Amino acid sequence: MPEAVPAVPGPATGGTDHPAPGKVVDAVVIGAGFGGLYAIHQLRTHGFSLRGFEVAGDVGGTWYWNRYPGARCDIESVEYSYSFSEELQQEWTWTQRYPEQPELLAYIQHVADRFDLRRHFTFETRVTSAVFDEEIDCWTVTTDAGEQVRTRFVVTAVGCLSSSRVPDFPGLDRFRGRAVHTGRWPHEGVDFTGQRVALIGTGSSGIQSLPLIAEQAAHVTVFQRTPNFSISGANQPLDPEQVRDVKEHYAEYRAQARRSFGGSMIRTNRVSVFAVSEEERRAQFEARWTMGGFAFMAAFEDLGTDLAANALAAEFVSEKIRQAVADPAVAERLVPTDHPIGSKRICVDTGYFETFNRDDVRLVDVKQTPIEEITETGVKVDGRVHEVDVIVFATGFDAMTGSLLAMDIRGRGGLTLREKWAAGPRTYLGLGTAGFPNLFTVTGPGSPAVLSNVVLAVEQHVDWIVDCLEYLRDEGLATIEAEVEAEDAWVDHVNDAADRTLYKQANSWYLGANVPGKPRVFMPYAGGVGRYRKRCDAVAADGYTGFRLAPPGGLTGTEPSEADPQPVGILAGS
Ligand code: N01
Repeated sequence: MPEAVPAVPGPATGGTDHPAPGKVVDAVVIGAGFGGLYAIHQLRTHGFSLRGFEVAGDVGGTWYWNRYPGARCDIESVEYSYSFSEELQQEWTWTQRYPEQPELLAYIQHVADRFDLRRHFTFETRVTSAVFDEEIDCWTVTTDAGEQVRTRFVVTAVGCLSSSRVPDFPGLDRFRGRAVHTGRWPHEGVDFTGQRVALIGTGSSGIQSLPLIAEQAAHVTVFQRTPNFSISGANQPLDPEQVRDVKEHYAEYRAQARRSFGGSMIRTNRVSVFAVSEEERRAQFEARWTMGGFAFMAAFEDLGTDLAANALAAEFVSEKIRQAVADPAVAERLVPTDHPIGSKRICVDTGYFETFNRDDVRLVDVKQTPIEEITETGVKVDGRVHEVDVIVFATGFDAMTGSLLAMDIRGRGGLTLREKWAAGPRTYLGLGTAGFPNLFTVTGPGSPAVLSNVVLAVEQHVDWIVDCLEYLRDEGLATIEAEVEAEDAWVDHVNDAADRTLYKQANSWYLGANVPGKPRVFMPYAGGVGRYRKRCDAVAADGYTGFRLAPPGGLTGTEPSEADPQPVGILAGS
């Protein structure tokens, strides 16, 4: 019989802290990005025994992998950071308005060191499956190293944009040059000096990387399928005075962000675009444009919900594109026409459009004439091979569900998550899914995470999950599972919220539209993080309405036998 696991973790002495083989742990956390690190910290603080697994060589998640030139966050650094520790937010000083990947990675590494989180993780290890045994209310998690860990709870923190995707272009394997994906950038970097480069994809990653690649390369050919709206980030070094102000008022600012729609301190101008004169409208757009980044879409309250209002904003940005690009024909090809502004995640750039004024940068439209194949020497479009030495795939991710479904997750009755989500993900609050007891998804589909400041979102999810585990422990309960009716109602609510916006009018990764064959379902919750938080809090305060809670053996009606892995930390108390 496996030994019971003490719920209180060992002393913080460095090294690893993995419970002995055969023990049942309270929780397995998958992923060592912002979500997984905070989950480990909170679970440990509250006395739960745990293991963490991470496929990368170290902590960082998104910011471990996305090392391409120009990689930078589109949320301001003072906001895109943890709020759980007052000491941490006081002692860390950001240098730029929008943090670059190296600074973000250094921050995450600092957090891991400061709170001694690495020792709970096994790195370079992929979780391949998680199988629930409903007789004993226990998950078995298996890794690609062949290790099996039994656990009461599984907390997935695998990221929404972590499953990078190269389209299935014919001839991919034939290319004799170098091919890299922005989301799996080589750690040693790529030297583009003297190289002819193909950049495929003009989403955030392509838009951020182009200006820097162009500075170094001999020539860049940009293959664009859909032009995107991009707003200048107006990035700049942070003013020490501003940093002092933020640090002084952090509690207030964070509280404001938690109540907001997008999880940030950006204030929406609560006025309809039609309620002001043309002159005022222009002045407001201009002011927001100068502020840079996402603030633009908050210039008026109806830009994200009213197509006619949105068209005015789109026209303003289109004019900016025309002003930035010297060749009118090229400019016209860069102006988005097939989706409302903001219905795809708006890009935040530094000199993207101006880069097309360089003689050594060329735009190739692959909407009407798609990429036919990759040849040994380049990219073939419309019968012509564009010869290159390097191909940069900025082609995005199998977003939100890709990394979850890459694991073989099996719940009650052997039902796989892949089967359950075959027609699109179904969750209750984005936190749990019926048929999969004790499985939590941090930033899961059905949550607003990707439409918001994701660090704030992960803190809220993890806090909710850890409170829930404490509740179960205190009440002597073994399982929590979303009820089908609550899940159905939540999925309907997620759809209703999206229908009140313009989000569904674009072929975006929010809808899975970028992955051939993926069900077209709007996956994030577009009701805002403030409203979502209230709902999650109300559910918890009400004894977890919409979830079914059960004592050990409660759903099967069987009492745990001597041979079952009872008691474990979660039930034994700590
Ligand atoms: O990926 P994307 P991304 N032939 O899916 C094109 C976050 N992020 O990595 O639009 C030709 O947006 C595709 O074309 P189309 C942010 O949330 C943030 O750039 O599908 N082209 C598109 O142009 C962002 O939204 C930052 O027609 C093909 C591009 O590849 C999310 O990550 C930085 C193609 C993919 O764009 C994803 O951004 C980076 C094909 N067969 C990322 N298939 C920050 O600023 C795809 N494309 C924080």
